[in-house]
Amino acid sequence: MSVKQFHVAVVGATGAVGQQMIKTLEERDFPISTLTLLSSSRSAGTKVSFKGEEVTVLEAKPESFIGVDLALFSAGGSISKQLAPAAVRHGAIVVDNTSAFRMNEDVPLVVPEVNERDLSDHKGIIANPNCSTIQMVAALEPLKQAYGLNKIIVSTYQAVSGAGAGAVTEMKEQSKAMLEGQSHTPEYLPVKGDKKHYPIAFNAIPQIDVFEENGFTYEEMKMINETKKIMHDAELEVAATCVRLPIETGHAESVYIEVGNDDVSVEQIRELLRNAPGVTLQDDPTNQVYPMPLDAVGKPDVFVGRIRKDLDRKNGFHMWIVSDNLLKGAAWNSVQIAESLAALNILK
Ligand code: NAP
Ligand code: 3JN
Repeated sequence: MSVKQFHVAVVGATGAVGQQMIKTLEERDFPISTLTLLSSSRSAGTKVSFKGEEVTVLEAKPESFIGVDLALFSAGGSISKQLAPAAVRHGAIVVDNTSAFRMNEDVPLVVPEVNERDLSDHKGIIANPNCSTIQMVAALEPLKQAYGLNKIIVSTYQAVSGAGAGAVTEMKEQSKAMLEGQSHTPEYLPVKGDKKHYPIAFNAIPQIDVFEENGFTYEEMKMINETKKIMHDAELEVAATCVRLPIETGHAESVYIEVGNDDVSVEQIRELLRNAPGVTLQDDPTNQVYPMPLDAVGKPDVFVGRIRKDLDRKNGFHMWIVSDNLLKGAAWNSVQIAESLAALNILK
């Protein structure tokens, strides 16, 4: 029996996430009959190699989606709001990497290891969660299933590639300039378009995305709200502090949790995570084995280590979770959603 092939569009194809999506589609050998690559008019005409062929990037327009079966969006929320409805009208299923639709009730927000079953309720758009949320829920869902989960307090150590290709260039140029004693004016970080900018080289910036009225940043609120939605638990207590570090790729998270059982051991948690889908346990303090961003780059898994029982609370645990933010945090999670849609015969 021949495998069904799909017409796939990638919107934001020239960006940090879009480039990884194209690479992941190629590496996974996703069944593609036609690949349409879309960007703004700035990059239209650029050639991108896919499976040995050159594909020309086109300017994204509503009519670009005629005949498209699956559209992977990562060009920012405003572009998704503008073009995703047109893609759906033309019959495509949209997997959207932005926050534009994540909290909409009729939009499934999916990490396949956690809530693949939510895909069947889609109305044309499926949202890919924020990268920091994805790696955290993938690691914590097996613990929630086994013991219940009452509380999460997370502090992130986020890589610069999460802020886009321009931010990575800024970090590299800035680092070189600072080492050579030259001046360099930051323009991207912490947030392109915000009032002030700070150097990321040799620094730590406790602001990712803009501030909300409650004192949390939008990145922190995304982690809080998305975690509750994906885990189907509005009562789950979640607090987040998101920090940018001068790392190119690979987000790390220090996570404190309280499970719903006082008699759980570290070894039981390790055993659960050893067998959890999409998770690799790297937890051997005696031999200094723990996850680090440099080791996670280019790998699809979520890596967990430094698991310790809290010294005061019997149901409290600390751990360290690392993943490639452009892969499991964005491109791989989106392609994984596409693979699930095809396997479940939702994408036809
Ligand atoms: P990036 O490196 O700056 O790339 C932006 C991409 O969007 C480029 O391909 C750009 O095309 C395209 N674009 C910009 N304006 C456009 C327009 N008017 N029409 C069509 N395409 C347009 O950014 P990135 O890091 O890839 O992130 C892109 C978006 O993905 C973010 O804004 C965010 O919403 C989402 N994202 C999600 C996660 C996650 O946590 N899941 C992580 C990172 C990013 P040009 O080359 O023509 O400018
Ligand atoms: O900064 C990071 O490490 C992740 C950034 C994600 C991001 C960047 C710009 C806009 C998002 C996102 O996916 O949450 C958005 C967005 O809100 O769409």
